[in-house]
Amino acid sequence: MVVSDITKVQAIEGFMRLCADGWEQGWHERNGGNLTYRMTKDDVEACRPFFYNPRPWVKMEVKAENLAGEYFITTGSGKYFRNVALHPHHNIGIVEINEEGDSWRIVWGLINGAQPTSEFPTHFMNHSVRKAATDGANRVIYHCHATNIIAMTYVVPLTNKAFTKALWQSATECPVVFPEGVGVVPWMVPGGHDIALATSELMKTFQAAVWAQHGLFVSGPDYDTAFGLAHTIEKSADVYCKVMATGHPVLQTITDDNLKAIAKEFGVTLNQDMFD
Ligand code: 2HA
Ligand code: ZN
Repeated sequence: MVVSDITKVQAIEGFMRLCADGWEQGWHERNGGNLTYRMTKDDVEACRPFFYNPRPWVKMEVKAENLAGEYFITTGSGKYFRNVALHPHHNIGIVEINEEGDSWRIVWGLINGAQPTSEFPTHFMNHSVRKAATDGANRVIYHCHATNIIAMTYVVPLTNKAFTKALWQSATECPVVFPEGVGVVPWMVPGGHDIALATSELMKTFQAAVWAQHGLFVSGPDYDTAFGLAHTIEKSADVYCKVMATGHPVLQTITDDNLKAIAKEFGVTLNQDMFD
């Protein structure tokens, strides 16, 4: 479809809508959070009429051969989700990856010297892992500062099992939405190589990782699924925190047998590592 405005291209429109939705949830104070989307060939062709003369290549510390030649829509470093809808050209952009899979260059947006998100290397490595793990289906990586999941990282042991169990037991839909559970990354410096590597190790198994005292990192095949996953996890974390805040002892919860009954009914396989 030919459009007169790049923000009417479905991939860009959906990207901007996710940014607005995340902002409305209260997960993106100041420049918090970041979003990337690996474009389809059709997305690229729909956006190509709006491309500039490409900017110079910028080499990354990370490399992924399975992302060579791909195009990504990305939020900008230091940019605010709150401003994306108002000034998309300033706050988001499209980058092309080179044939070696180790450099990017801006082909649209991010005007006035803006750069892709500071977490781009982390997103990039995780796109590589999720693309491989899902046979190419995964396209979205989304990081947000979801309040209740951050709060949980102060009181729940920082293990995949403890977090998964706490979340599965705090909302009945959870085991259906993320039957493999969630991974947990201990506190780490954001934006660097170490957090990129630690997260991408977990994302071989999980669609979502919790970053201790920082936020949530999720993946998905499309915007709805990725945002829906973050929303489901954060909703469950909200319930968990509210239950804890009552100060009352927990009288009943979703038992292991209940979880297994859900899995059977919905035809999902729960990650057995999460059971004793
Ligand atoms: O983009 O959220 O983790 C700012 C951040 C870094
Ligand atoms: Zn962050």
